[in-house]
Amino acid sequence: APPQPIECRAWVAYEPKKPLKLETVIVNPPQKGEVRVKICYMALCHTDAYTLGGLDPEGLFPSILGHEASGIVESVGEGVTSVKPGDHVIPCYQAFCDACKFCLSRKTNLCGSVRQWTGNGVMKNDSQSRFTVKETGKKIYHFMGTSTFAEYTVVHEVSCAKIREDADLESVCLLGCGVSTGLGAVWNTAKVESGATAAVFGLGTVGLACIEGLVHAGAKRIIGVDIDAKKFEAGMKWGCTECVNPMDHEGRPIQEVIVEMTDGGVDYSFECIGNVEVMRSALECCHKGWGESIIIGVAASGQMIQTRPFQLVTGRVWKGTAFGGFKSRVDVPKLVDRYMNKEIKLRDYITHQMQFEDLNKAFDLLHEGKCLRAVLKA
Ligand code: NAD
Ligand code: AHE
Ligand code: ZN
Repeated sequence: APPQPIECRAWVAYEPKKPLKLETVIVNPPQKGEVRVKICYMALCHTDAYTLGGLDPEGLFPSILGHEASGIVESVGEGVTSVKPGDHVIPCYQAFCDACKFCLSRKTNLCGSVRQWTGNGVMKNDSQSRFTVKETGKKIYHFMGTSTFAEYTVVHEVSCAKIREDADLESVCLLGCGVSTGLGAVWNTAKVESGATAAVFGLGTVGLACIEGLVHAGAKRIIGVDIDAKKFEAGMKWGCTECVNPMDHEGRPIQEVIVEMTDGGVDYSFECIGNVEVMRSALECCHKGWGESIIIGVAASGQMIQTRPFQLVTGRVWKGTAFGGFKSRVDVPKLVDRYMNKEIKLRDYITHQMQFEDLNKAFDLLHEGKCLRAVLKA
C-alpha cells in the first residue's frame, strides 16, 4: 500500500521571537525523490535560534525549524534508491546529489540540486510543503530542507545520509550540523597543519568542535576567545592552551592582544559566533603574510564585514565554510565511523538530555549560554 498521511506532533514557529507552539500536524506522504523520516533525536543549534529571532532573510513563518537530528526512514517516494524503510539516517541541510556542478567539483561541498526549494520552505517535486496543522488546515513551511522539530519530517533523498545501525542515534544527531561543521572547518576548509597556531572565537559547540579538530591536526597553540568566562572550562578541557576574554582587555581590540601574545598573529582563526565585529578581529589577529581566517558564524540580515584591504594585500586570507566543507551524504557516514572508532567525541557536547516537550526550555538555555547541545528525544 502507498504511504498515507501521518498525524504527529511538531513544533511550529508562527512568528519571530515567539515561543514555538506544539501542534498536531499532518505530514503528507513522500513524493518522487523524497523520504519520510521518523525523527528519533533532535538537537538545537544556534542557527535555529537565529532564524527564530527573525534575523534570517530566508526565515519563513510559519515553519517547522530544526536541522540537527537523527532518525529512521518510515517510507520513501517513487524512485528513491539510496535508502529504504528502517534505515538509520541523518537529515542533512546541505544536500549532496552527486550530479550538479557543485557536487562534481572538488572545490566545494555545496549542492545546487534542491537549494532553491529548501530556501523557499517547500519540496522540489511540486513546490509545496508536506506539513499542515491538523486543527486549522494551515500549511507550514519546511526549514533548511530538514524541519526536524517534528516526530516525522519529509526530506529530499539528496538530503538524507544513510548511516550504520550500531551507532547510537542520540549521539550521532550532532553530526547533522555543529560538530561536523567545526571539525570540517579545520580539516577541509583551513587544512590546518601540525605545529600551527590558532584562535577560536566563540566556545559553543561549533567552536569546541574546531578545537577538537585542531587538536587532531596537531596544532601547538590554541587560543580560545569568549566573552562568557564560564565557557573557558570546556575550552581548556577540549584542548585550548589558553583562553582570553575580550572583556578583560577593555579599550583594546582583542586582535591586538592576540597579535602580541603570538609574536605577530596566529596561523589560523575561526569565527564561531556570527558577529561581524568579531569577524574583523578574527581576520586581523592572523599573521601577516599567511594567516587565514575562517568565518563559520551566521550574521544577521543586513550585516556587513569590514577590514582595511591592506589586511588582505599583506597576505591574510578570509574564507568561509558551510557544513565544514563536508560533502554530506558521502562524509557523514564516515564521521559516524570515526565516532564509533572513538576518534571523535560527541557525547561530551551533550549537556542536556530533554524530552520533546522541552524545546522552548532548550532555546532559553541556549540564549542564557547554559548549554552546549541540548538533545531532545522525539
Ligand atoms: P553557541 O551559542 O553555542 O556558541 C556561541 C558562543 O559565542 C557562546 O559561547 C558565546 O558566549 C560566544 N560569544 C557570543 N558573543 C561573543 C563575542 N562578542 N565575543 C566572543 N564570544 C562571543 O552557538 P553554536 O551553536 O556553537 O553556533 C555558533 C555559530 O555558528 C552561530 O552563528 C551558528 O549560526 C553558526 N553555525 C554555522 C554553521 C555553518 O555551516 N557555517 C554551522 C553551524 C552553526
Ligand atoms: N539563510 C541565511 C544563511 C544561513 C546560513 O549561512 N546557513 C549556513 C548553515 S548554518 C547551520 O547551522 C550554511 O551552510 N549556509 C549555506 C547554505 O547553502 O545555506 C541567509 O543569510 O540567507
Ligand atoms: Zn546548525
